[in-house]
Amino acid sequence: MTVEWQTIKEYEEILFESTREGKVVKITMNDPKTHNAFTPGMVQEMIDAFSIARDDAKVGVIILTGAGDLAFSSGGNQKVRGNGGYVGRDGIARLNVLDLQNLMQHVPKPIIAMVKGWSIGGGNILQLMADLTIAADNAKFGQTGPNVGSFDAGFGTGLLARTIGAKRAKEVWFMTDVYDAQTALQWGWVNKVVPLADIEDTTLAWADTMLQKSPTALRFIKAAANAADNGLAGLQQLAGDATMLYYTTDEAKEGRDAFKEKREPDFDRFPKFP
Ligand code: S0N
Repeated sequence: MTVEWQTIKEYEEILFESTREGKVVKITMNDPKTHNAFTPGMVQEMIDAFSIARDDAKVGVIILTGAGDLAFSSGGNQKVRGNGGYVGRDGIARLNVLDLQNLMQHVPKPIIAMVKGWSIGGGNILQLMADLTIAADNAKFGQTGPNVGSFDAGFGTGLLARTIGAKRAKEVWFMTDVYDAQTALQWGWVNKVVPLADIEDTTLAWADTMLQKSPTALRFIKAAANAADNGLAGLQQLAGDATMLYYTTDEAKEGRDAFKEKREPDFDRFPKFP
């Protein structure tokens, strides 16, 4: 089915669109001539779009994808990589894709990677950072870092090992082979493989299903899934969610009101649940 997408904001290197009355947004890496390699500018735009999606209370699900049918992303753009790393529009080298990786874990809404064609290098790590991945049957996955003089020893190695197993993660990095969609499915690297023609419908069907669920439940589940691995930062995310809910209770409001009314708080009337 053809889906109507509305532009949310114009960017130079990505598309940022919505459907389902603004409840589902899609961020598209948009440089098909490089198989959607990302520059620091493209990453900055993705950070902006993810932040808008995080802050918009209407948005329930975020889709990350690449333009065209040939690639999700081929990773960091090697043509803008200077001697000090990836060079931004301001001429300064930066690896801001790490900020994007962190943001993807902290956005308290499900992110689905919709992968067509190549999912390579740092692009494949963005696929990994998404909560769920729907892959087309033409999808191909791999890490090329050791071939081109780079590596991601953070989430790109640790989370990959957690996701597909330590031996397989080391194989992926040491051998730099390319793996097809069925292998990725078998390894737990992706959630579902569908014919290329069906990928957007399937991704939206999954988004529609999640839109029917309790957003607060999904929020806590995402935070909890990442909490232990992220140490105090993971606990902070989970605790922040708990605090957000606590603020809405009469018990918390009593503390605030007592302070404002210059009286002792009466917490005794609140139940002490088991
Ligand atoms: C994807 C590949 C396998 C596709 O091969 P195919 O189908 O034969 O197409 P090509 O003819 O090769 O490509 C078509 C055009 O696209 C250009 N292009 C492709 N990839 C890139 C790229 N990454 N950067 C710039 N241009 C790219 C080609 O050059 C070609 O254009 P023309 O015809 O004009 O030359 C194949 O293309 C391939 O292997 N690509 C390179 C993949 C790669 O090595 N990516 C970079 C890997 N590293 C990262 O992503 C690092 C970034 C990172 O995320 C990171 C994060 C945290 C910590 C560290 C790092 C880090 O590693 O530094």
